[in-house]
Amino acid sequence: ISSLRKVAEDVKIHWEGRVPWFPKKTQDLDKCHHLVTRFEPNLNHDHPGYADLQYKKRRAEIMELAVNYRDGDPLPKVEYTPQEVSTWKVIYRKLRSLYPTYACKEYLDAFQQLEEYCGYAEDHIPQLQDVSRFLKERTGFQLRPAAGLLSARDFLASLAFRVFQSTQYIRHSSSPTHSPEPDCCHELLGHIPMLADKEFAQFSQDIGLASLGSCDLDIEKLATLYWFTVEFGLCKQNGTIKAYGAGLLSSYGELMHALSSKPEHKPFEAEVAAIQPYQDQAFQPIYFVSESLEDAKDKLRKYVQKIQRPFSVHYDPFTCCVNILDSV
Ligand code: HBI
Ligand code: FE
Repeated sequence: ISSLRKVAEDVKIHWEGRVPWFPKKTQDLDKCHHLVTRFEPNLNHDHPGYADLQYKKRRAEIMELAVNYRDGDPLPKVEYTPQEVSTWKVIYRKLRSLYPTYACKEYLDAFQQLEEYCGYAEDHIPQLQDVSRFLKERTGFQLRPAAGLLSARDFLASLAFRVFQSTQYIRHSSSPTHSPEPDCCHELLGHIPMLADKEFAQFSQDIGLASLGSCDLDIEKLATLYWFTVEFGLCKQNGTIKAYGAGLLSSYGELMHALSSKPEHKPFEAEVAAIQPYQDQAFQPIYFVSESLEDAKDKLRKYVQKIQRPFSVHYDPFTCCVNILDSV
């Protein structure tokens, strides 16, 4: 017996040495905060706020709130300045006028509710606290503040717990139509409404669960899948094509481009989308079209089942923990 146990332990140590650390419970997300800094205003010369010291000071102030945040704390409130609200207003007005034509019905349903119950309006930037409470009731998703663009590994891991890491600062006022990084307009107008949909919430959590402890190559493929679905996904609805991706629903230029005849539309297949090269500096030349959100979810499920890990993970919604089952 003891030598058998010894062998089992050796095997376990062998794969534990190779499996990257990953969070097992929501408190562990306090450690999932690694930032990708290449798009930041301090480091990127092309950032619209690069030369604006006041903007960078404000960004640092809001970033501080996320850095100091710990699981269980109340979500920090930001008192947005009139200039920030006016940037929001430009974006909100323009996008809102496009949604009835271009957004999928799940988005439109949620958006209407967010306006009714959650303070979505052109003169008000919604607070993460209110939005998180709303999502929790609909799909169990909650928010945590993020200081900026997170590494794909940390960002995807939080989705496994139905936690969405959301930035709270706003883009520079000189460039309301474009932001090189995620900002609160992208999160609140792009991501939040979709996270209020049951199928989409499950899809997001499934990508997250598949990412836990996966190798760098699989993380890259999952991040690419995320890109072509959650960020830039299209789907069929009543014979027409609509947008469900957050990168589209938060950018009126790209929203109209994606649904014009200019780009290529390919039917969504997870194996293809996972390795399709993408653009993070300009509009996409290729978009993937799903038959429905449910179809996207089913295809993703089949794809992630094939990812090789020496263990399986199960999310326990009662404890909000992932349970690990060894398969060695
Ligand atoms: N970080 N804060 C934040 N917001 C995102 O939307 C985000 C991220 N990091 C990575 C990411 N999105 C994706 O593009 C994939 O790399 C997972
Ligand atoms: Fe995003």
